[in-house]
Amino acid sequence: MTDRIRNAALAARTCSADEAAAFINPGDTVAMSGFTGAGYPKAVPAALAARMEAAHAANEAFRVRVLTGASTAPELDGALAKVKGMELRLPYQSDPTVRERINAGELEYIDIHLSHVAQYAWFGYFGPIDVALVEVSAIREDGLLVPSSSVGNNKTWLDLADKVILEVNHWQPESLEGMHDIYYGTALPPNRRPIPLTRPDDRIGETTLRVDPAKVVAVVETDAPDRNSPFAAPDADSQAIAGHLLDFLRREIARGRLTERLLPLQSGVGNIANAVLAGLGAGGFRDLTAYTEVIQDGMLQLLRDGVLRMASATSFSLSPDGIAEFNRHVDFYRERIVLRPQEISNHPELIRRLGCIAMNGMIEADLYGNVNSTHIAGSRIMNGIGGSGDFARNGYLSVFMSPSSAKNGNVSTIVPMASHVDHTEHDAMVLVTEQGLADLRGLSPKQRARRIIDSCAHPDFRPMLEDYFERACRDSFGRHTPHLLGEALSWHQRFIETGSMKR
Ligand code: 0RQ
Repeated sequence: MTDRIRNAALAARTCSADEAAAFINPGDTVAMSGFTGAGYPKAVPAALAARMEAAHAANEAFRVRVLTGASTAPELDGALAKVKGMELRLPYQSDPTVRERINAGELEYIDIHLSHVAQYAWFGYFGPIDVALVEVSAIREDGLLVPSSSVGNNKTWLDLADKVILEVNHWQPESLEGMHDIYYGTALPPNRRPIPLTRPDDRIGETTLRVDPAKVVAVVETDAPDRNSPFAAPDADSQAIAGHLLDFLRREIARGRLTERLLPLQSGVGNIANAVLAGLGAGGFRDLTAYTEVIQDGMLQLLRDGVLRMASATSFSLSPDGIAEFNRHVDFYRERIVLRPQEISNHPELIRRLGCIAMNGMIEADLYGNVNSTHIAGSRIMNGIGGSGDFARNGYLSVFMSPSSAKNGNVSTIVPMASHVDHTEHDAMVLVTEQGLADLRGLSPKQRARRIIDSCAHPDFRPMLEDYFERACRDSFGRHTPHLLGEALSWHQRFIETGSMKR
């Protein structure tokens, strides 16, 4: 036994990553931990990839179906994709090699709302789960598992899998113990009950994960960091977008629709989200809450400064500096951070009840407010819908943000017709680019189009969009949501053929 593996029966199953990987068979469905580069298994996926490579060299097929919480890291997604070891991947990814395989048609990918994954598994839509491969930060004397830096779908994987492999990662701070809130009250219809969470800081579950010790076939010790890349400083576009959004929130307060405490914030990851968070800090806001998916460095700073009173999420994705800061002030953060299963962090019932302010990135939006978050030119996947749909559909406010152009100004992110739709015109309420903000609430389709062109379009593309919309209003088959169908998608075809939407 070690200080991290304190249960004698499970300590007896300690083995090497290679020995653990031998429990995984070709064709298995392997449900793994990991959410936004945090809390994913660090050693067994590489050992599995090595087995696959050896099998492929001997002309034997060896691929598995990989389910996770969300995106992972090169040691998991990258390693398995490189050896062509995955036949199916869900529910979210952001790995370049995985993306390449999916877009080459070699890897089946199912892009799912993050709140849906656990219940789909319980409904049996993914078939039996053969193996759960889950990173934890410790195994207690009583056999309960202390989760690591993300919770994701781990509760469901541990409950449903036939066999369980645990990775105990010594790198994860021991002080994580006590920060998690694992709710065991979910049920299947028709036996569902209201989830008893009415404030972002409510604790409704347990601090540990349960596992049936008889299912644990292997315990592997690791000592390796999460994929914790440092964050870039916000660029000018991100700062402009953040500025428009903060002005809008101030106006909503002045109108009495929001108070100075706002409502629980959900924020996507990346440059723009960081700039918005930083802007909230500089804008004099205090005592806010976050009900979101990922806690990044920016949120630690907001907690330290008192801008955020507390933050609820499912994953803890920090840079090396962020980890050092967390470890320095762990008692302070333990009081203010709750990590939950993603079926709770992203639950539609809870997001609607709390009235979250959802702020997510987009690839493009069309004139009527339909938003594409996932596909380039309608057919190439970028990452996936992630939690954006959970929050956009159910939040009090649903905001989508992007620079008004991409690809060195050759592509307009405001287009006549979105090449793929993840969030419909019925859900997207506010669009923001560096040009300005379009508040679409209470507007009809044609009113929305005018506002989006005027407020959000890049000046290089505004005349083209105005020309399209005027002609559509004149010549469209129906005049409710005017479109010239053949022309609408030609913008994307032009991009595919020439690399530019410009004529
Ligand atoms: O590609 O790097 O090859 O140039 O798309 O674009 O501008 O860097 O933006 O990193 O914020 O990502 C929607 C993808 C935006 C993200 C999306 C190209 C662009 C670049 C990335 P290059 P940027 P971001 C919380 C919620 C869905 C999941 C989600 C996302 C690359 O926000 O994945 O919201 N969202 N989760 O050049 C052609 C266009 C383009 C374009 C951008 N119109 N045409 N290329 N690009 N727009 C987190 C979780 O759920 C876990």
